[in-house]
Amino acid sequence: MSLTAKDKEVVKGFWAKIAPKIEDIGEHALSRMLVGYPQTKTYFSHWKDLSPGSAEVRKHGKIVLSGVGEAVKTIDDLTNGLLRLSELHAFQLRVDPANFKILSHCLLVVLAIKFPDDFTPEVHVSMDKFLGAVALALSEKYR
Ligand code: HNI
Repeated sequence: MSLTAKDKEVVKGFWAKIAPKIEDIGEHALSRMLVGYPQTKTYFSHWKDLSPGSAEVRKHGKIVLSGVGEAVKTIDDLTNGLLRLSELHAFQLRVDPANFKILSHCLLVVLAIKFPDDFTPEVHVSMDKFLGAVALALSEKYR
C-alpha cells in the first residue's frame, strides 16, 4: 500500500487546489466525525460546544487540516514528518489509532462532496492511500 511517485503527484496536485479551503473542509470533516461517530467526542469533552460548526470545531478543524497539509509537504518521509504529532497523540492525548481511520473516511467524504469535479476516482484512490499512510505514521509511536 505504499505511495507511488504517481500517487504523490496526484496528492500534491489535488492539495494545491483545495489548500485555500482547508478551514471549511476541516470544519465539515470534524463535524461529520463527531456526529457520525459519537465515541470520538470523548477526546473533546473539555470543549464548550461540540456541535457541527461551533467555534471550537471550526478552529480545531483548521488545525487538523493544517497538519494534513504539513504531511503533504513531508510525503516522502511521513514517519519523520509526523513524529512530533505521533508522540503527542500517543503519549499526551492518548487517541485510539482506530480514530485516525474514522477521520480519514470523513475527510474523503467531505472532499468528494465539496470538489465533485476534482475528486476523480484517480484522486480518490491516491488520497485514500495517502491518508492511510498518514494514519500509519501517526500510529508509529504507539508501538
Ligand atoms: Ni489531532 C490536536 C493533527 C487526528 C484528537 N491534532 C492536534 C493538533 C494537530 C492535530 C496539528 C494540534 C497539535 C498541537 O497542539 O501542537 N489530528 C491531527 C491529524 C490527524 C488527527 C493530522 C489525522 C489526520 N486527532 C485526530 C483524531 C482525534 C484527534 C482522529 C480524536 C478522535 N488532536 C486530538 C485532540 C487534540 C488534537 C484531542 C487536542 C485538541 C485540544 O483542543 O485540546
